[in-house]
Formats: sequence, structure tokens, C-alpha cells
Amino acid sequence: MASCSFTILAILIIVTRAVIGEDECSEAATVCEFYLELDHRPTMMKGDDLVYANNGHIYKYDVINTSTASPIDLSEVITADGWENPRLVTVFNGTMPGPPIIVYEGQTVVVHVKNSLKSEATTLHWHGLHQRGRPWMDGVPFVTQCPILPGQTFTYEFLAEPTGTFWYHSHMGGQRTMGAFGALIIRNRMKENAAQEHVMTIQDWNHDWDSELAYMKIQHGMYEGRKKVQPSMSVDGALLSIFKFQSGLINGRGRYHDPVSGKSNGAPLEVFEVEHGKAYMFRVIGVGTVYPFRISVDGHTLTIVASDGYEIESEVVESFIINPGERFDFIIYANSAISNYWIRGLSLEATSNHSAEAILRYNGAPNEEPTTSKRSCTQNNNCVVVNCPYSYYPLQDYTKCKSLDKLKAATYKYPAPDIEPGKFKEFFLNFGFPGTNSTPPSVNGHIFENPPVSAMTQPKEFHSSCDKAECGEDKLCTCSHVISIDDGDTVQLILSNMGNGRGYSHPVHLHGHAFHLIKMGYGQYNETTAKITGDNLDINCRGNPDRSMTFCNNATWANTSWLGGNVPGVELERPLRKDTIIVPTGGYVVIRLKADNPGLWNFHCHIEFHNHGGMQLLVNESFSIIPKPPPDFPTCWNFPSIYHAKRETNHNVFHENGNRYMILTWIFAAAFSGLLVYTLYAIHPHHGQMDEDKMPLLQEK
Ligand SMILES: *[C@@H]1O[C@H](CO)[C@@H](O)[C@H](O)[C@H]1NC(C)=O
Ligand SMILES: *[C@@H]1O[C@H](CO)[C@@H](O)[C@H](O)[C@H]1NC(C)=O
Ligand SMILES: *[C@@H]1O[C@H](CO)[C@@H](O)[C@H](O)[C@H]1NC(C)=O
Ligand SMILES: *[C@@H]1O[C@H](CO)[C@@H](O)[C@H](O)[C@H]1NC(C)=O
Ligand SMILES: *[C@@H]1O[C@H](CO)[C@@H](O)[C@H](O)[C@H]1NC(C)=O
Ligand SMILES: *[C@@H]1O[C@H](CO)[C@@H](O)[C@H](O)[C@H]1NC(C)=O
Ligand SMILES: *[C@@H]1O[C@H](CO)[C@@H](O)[C@H](O)[C@H]1NC(C)=O
Ligand SMILES: [Cu+2]
Repeated sequence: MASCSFTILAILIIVTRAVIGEDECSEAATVCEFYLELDHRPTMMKGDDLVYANNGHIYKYDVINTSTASPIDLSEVITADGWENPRLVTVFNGTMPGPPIIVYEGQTVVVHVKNSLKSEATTLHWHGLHQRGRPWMDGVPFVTQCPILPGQTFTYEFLAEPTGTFWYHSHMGGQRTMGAFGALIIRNRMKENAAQEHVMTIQDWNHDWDSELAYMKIQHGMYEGRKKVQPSMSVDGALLSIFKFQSGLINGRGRYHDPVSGKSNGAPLEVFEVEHGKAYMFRVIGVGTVYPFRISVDGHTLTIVASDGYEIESEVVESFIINPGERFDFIIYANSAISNYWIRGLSLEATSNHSAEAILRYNGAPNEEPTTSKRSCTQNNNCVVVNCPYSYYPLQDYTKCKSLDKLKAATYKYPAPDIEPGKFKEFFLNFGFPGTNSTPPSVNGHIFENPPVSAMTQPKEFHSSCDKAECGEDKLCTCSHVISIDDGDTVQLILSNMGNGRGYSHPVHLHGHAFHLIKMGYGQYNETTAKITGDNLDINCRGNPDRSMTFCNNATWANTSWLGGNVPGVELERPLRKDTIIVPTGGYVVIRLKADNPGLWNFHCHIEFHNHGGMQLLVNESFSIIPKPPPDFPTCWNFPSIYHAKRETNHNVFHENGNRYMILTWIFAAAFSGLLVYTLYAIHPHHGQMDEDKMPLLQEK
């Protein structure tokens, strides 16, 4: 990976690099350098020793009497939910979460990522960063770069902006939910740390299935005792998943509760220490697979102050809901009695009390587990929950939802972009599972297919196939779905979730931008039962006039006077800025952005299995002015079409003389050229020039 720019950087690093503690970069540094190594690990092992959980601690497998043995230091063990059979995880630097990366705004961050996996490639995405001017550092395989093959090291280099709570995660297959993630915090230099901070990742966990197996089960159905398993549901009747929520983890730790007895296995939990009288900021990162969490702290209210890196006019609530991909920062005032309190992350399953747990411990409180209970919500004292994926809780729950479009940004600094004639583009994108025989995840009926090589850095080798006849109104097709926007455009996106493919709510994540959230529309509900009864009728799905049949992939506004940016009831002055937003089942979300960051940006549902299955697309932004990557930026090869071309051309010949040996010869020749190309790539991974020279030849048709 050595090159001029890297050499210059290396010198800079020697001059200015200074690291405080393990993971934090000094405020004075201009460049912060980190190393991350991705590898598999087993849970519940310390080196070669199996461990087991008991009463909040872990012990070596052969300990018989835990009251006379000393517990094992937690830092060396990935405990997850304490399930004793080790589960395979894919992690950075041997920990889950991986080490936090903590830097200051404006610093150049250099991260050397070594892929030590044996069978899988990887890439690393910096979730929430805009990668302005360096879109090739976004870490999406086959979109902004070639994946890092086993044994290879790739160096990411990017500017730390904006400030706030972000995270890094693998963007390859299911590695993210197998443990390949960590926090990325960008501090504001101007702001004294008024409140001390805690970072809190939260995720759902299943100790029997890894992400790949879970995907298979979801795709093909799952059976228990020869009965088909039905997905879990939230209070509105929307589906969650057949991916079983066995445990919830906070900072990689949680405990398994026996579903019959309710007894827990006593695995160790994360403890957040606070001092009485002080304020603390919790940076919460939704790193889950499928499940949203409703987060509350017993004995305390939460003051929400930011989401996805942008400040919000503070809002005091009983709880908030976080979806995979989202971040929320809240402040807690440690003004309650010196004691231990439960921090709860309730799964939204209507028929269970599954949760992630952690402990809030005041200094001076005994080293014990909390005995506190969740605040009760009553008729005279309703609970307020921010960011529900639905409008109502059942009446008897005395719980009110406040949607994110009802909150305001903390400043007037970021009004929604204006509409200039000729520079306005509007897209309707429906996220769902429409279909007749099969119902794969799609956007506007397009099931996303990865390009064969990095589409942004090797554009000549990209060919979208979404213009084929299989794509269109009330149809399903598989292709590399792309929408294009031009420099300076104001882009309005209507993200909907309705028609035939409705049923789940989708947290949708856009790379390269923090969009402005200007309106949310929810479905129709029975306010007493809280159950969804129909789609929001602001959207005309077109296609089949029967609302339960239309794929809704050619949608528009029901009231055509809303076109052209004239949607009533939008927040334009102080809209929230987000990079991940829940699109509620039966509803829609209106977001705006300014096309001011040329690149090729992935746009996808952050539920692992939905994304995996094709619920994604690309935004081709200002293609002609996308900056060029460094000349030595690694390139990859598609298996050359020479193989297919030759086989086609010679097909008749084979038949005419019936020469099977010829077929074999061609297969070997093709395999050999494939191998040769692969070897060239592996040995000389950065031959930008060669790419230009050789591709036409290899692509001969
Ligand atoms: C990751 O592990 C490597 C090798 O042990 C170490 O040098 C590096 O500092 C670690 N990275 C972080 C961010 O802690
Ligand atoms: C464990 O050790 C303690 C302290 O020596 C002792 O009192 C207790 O009986 C032991 N328990 C068992 C099950 O052996
Ligand atoms: C969940 O907990 C509440 C309060 O403890 C209890 O009333 C309810 O029955 C529990 N629900 C389930 C499904 O266990
Ligand atoms: C979408 O609907 C409009 C209006 O009916 C129609 O003109 C257009 O062809 C449709 N688009 C597709 C892709 O079917
Ligand atoms: C809401 O559901 C309740 C209970 O099923 C039912 O009695 C009521 O009629 C429903 N309300 C509406 C407006 O449909
Ligand atoms: C359509 O929208 C416009 C603008 O909000 C409004 O004035 C008009 O009443 C609407 N028409 C219908 C039929 O709802
Ligand atoms: C982006 O747009 C450019 C110019 O229209 C086109 O050549 C290129 O293939 C597009 N890339 C993708 C991934 O759609
Ligand atoms: Cu989804």
C-alpha cells in the first residue's frame, strides 16, 4: 500500500501523532492512526479455556466452588449473552464491540484494516460520515472499492467530520451483526466536555444462529417441532422477524433468560458508573440485526440532545426507540438516591418482555444488582416515547408516541434546502416485500444486485440492467438499481412502505449525506387497539387499484398539487438531520438533501437481512465531477467475459464435430485466464493504468 501520499502522511504522523490512552487521539494531533484486525473468535473462551457465567461473573470451566475462586477478568473474554457453547463471532481486535475510535473534528483519521479471516473478504464503512472529496473511502464493496481479500490490508483515510456519535462496521455480507463493529466518536474542540460521556452499543442476539444461517432461515422459512415459526410482532401488528430475539446486548454483554422459568444465566453486564450530582451524556448506537429497542433508565428521565450527529432541541422523555443504524445522545442527571438502577432496552415484541440490560451504578452504591422497576405509565402520568415506528400504544398502556418530525433541530443553521426551478428532483421509493409467488426485499420492486467490480472507481465496467422488461409497475426484477442526481439539485425523496409489500418497518440509511427530515406520515390505526388498519392515503401507489395488491413501485402524491415540493405540513426551518430514518409500515417519510457531495452512495435498509436480500439502491451523485481516487487505488477484475464470449462463439463448432475435448480445453483456458487475472490482481492490487489498457481486450464481446 506504500505510495508517495502515504509516505508524506507517515512523516506527518511521526511529527504530530500522539495517542492518549488506548483508543483516543490527542486533541493536538492532526493525524490519528489506528490499526484494526478482523478475525473470527469463539465466545465464552479465555484463550484455550472454556468459561462459564455465574452471578454476574465468569469462571474457568473447572471451577467447582465459585465462592472460593476468583472470577476471570472480563476484558479478555467475549461473553455475549453468556451462553456456554461458544458461538463464532467476527470481530475487530478480538473484542465485541471492536475498540472505540475517538478523535477530534478536523483530524485526518488513518485506519489500517487487516483482513485475517480465512474465507471472506471485507470492507469497513464509517457510518454517518460524509466522506466529502473522498467518496472512495466509504467502504461499500463493489460500490466504492474492491473488497479486501483474506490476508490483505487496506488503509482508510478520511476527515473527521461532522462531530457526534458514529460507528464503524463491516459492510460485507453479515459480518456486521456477527460482531464486526465499533464506536466512532468525533469530538467538538470548541465544546468543553460539560457532561462526562458513556458510549453504549445495543444489539439483539441469538446464540444458536449466526447472521448467515439466520438469513437462510428467513429466506426459506423456519420450523420448530415440525411447525412453521411465525414472525414476532409489535403492538401495531407489524412484523418484526423470525430471527429469534434470545438476548439483548449492551456493549457486547447481556444475559440469556430461560423462556420457561424466566431465570437468567447470570452472565456479566455492562456497568456505567456515575457520581451523584453530575450530568452524563450517553451516546447510544443501534448496532442490532433486526430489532428496535425502547431505552429507559429506572428512576431517571432522559433528555434527548442529538441524533445521528446533529443536535436536537432537548426533549425530556421516559424512553426513546432506536433502530439498527440510528444513534441517539441523551443526558441523564444523576440526582436520584445513591444506588443501582436498571438501564433497559425493551425489544418491541408485543408478546414478550425481552430486553437488553445494563446497570447504572452511583459511586458509593454497593456492588450489587439493581432491584428497581420500570416506571409505571398511568392515566395521569403518561409515558412519552420518542421515535415509535407506529402512532399509538394500546389505550391501557398510557403511553404516547412522539415522532421525529415533531422534534426540532437545536439551531436554525440547517434549514431544508430551497427549491429552485429546474434544480428540483423528486423520487418515490417504496421499501417492502411485494410479490406474488415470492416476496424478496426490494425497493420499487428492484432487488438489488451488486456490481461485479467497484462501480464508482471502475465506471467503465458498470452496466445497470434495470431497464429490462422485468422491471416496472407491479413487477419484480433483480438489477443494480441506481438513481441519478446532479450537482446543486435539491432532491426530495419520499420513502414509503405500503401496498402489497407492507408488513415490516424499515430503518433506511443513506451514505454520504445527513438529510433533512421534513415530514412523516403514518398509516391508519385503531386508536384503542393501536393496530394498523390501512396505508396512509397521501400516497397514490398506482398499479393495481386494490391497495393490498399494488406493489407500489410507481408511486406519486395522491394530491397532485403536492408535486414539485408543495407538500403541506413540512418542517423547513429547523428539521432534524439524520442519516438513518424509520419508514413505518403503512406510512412514509419525506426527506430533502442538497446534491453537494459527488459520489456513488449506497442507500439501504439497515436491517441486516433486508439489506442482504436486496433492499438497497445507489445514488449516482454528480458523476462527472466525482473526484478521482489516487492513481494507485486498488482495482478489481470481473471474471472476463472472454470466457462467455468464446463459449458462445464456439458453441456451434463443438456440436458440429462433437469434440468434447475442445470444450474441456476452453474451460481450462478460461479457468486459467481467470486465475491469471486473479493472480495479477492479488500480486499487484493497484494497476490503475493496466485496467485502462487491458479491459477492452478482456471485455471483447
Ligand atoms: C488493534 O490491535 C493491534 C494489534 O494488537 C494494536 O496494535 C492496535 O493498537 C489495536 N487497535 C486499537 C484501535 O486499539
Ligand atoms: C464453597 O466454599 C465455601 C468457603 O470455603 C464453603 O463455605 C462452601 O460450603 C463451599 N461450597 C461448596 C458447594 O462446596
Ligand atoms: C411482561 O411483564 C409484565 C410486567 O411485569 C407482565 O405483566 C406481563 O405478563 C409480561 N408479559 C409476558 C409476555 O411475559
Ligand atoms: C407510472 O405511472 C405513470 C402514470 O400512470 C405512467 O405514465 C408510467 O408509465 C408508469 N411507470 C412505469 C414504470 O410503469
Ligand atoms: C377499534 O377496535 C375496537 C376493539 O376491537 C373496536 O371495538 C372498535 O370498533 C374499533 N374502532 C374502530 C374505529 O374501528
Ligand atoms: C390538495 O392540496 C392542496 C394543497 O395542500 C389543498 O389546498 C387542496 O385542498 C388539496 N386537495 C384535496 C382534494 O385534498
Ligand atoms: C453514473 O452516471 C454516469 C453518467 O451518467 C454513468 O456513466 C455511470 O455508469 C453511472 N454509474 C452508476 C453506478 O450508475
Ligand atoms: Cu428493512
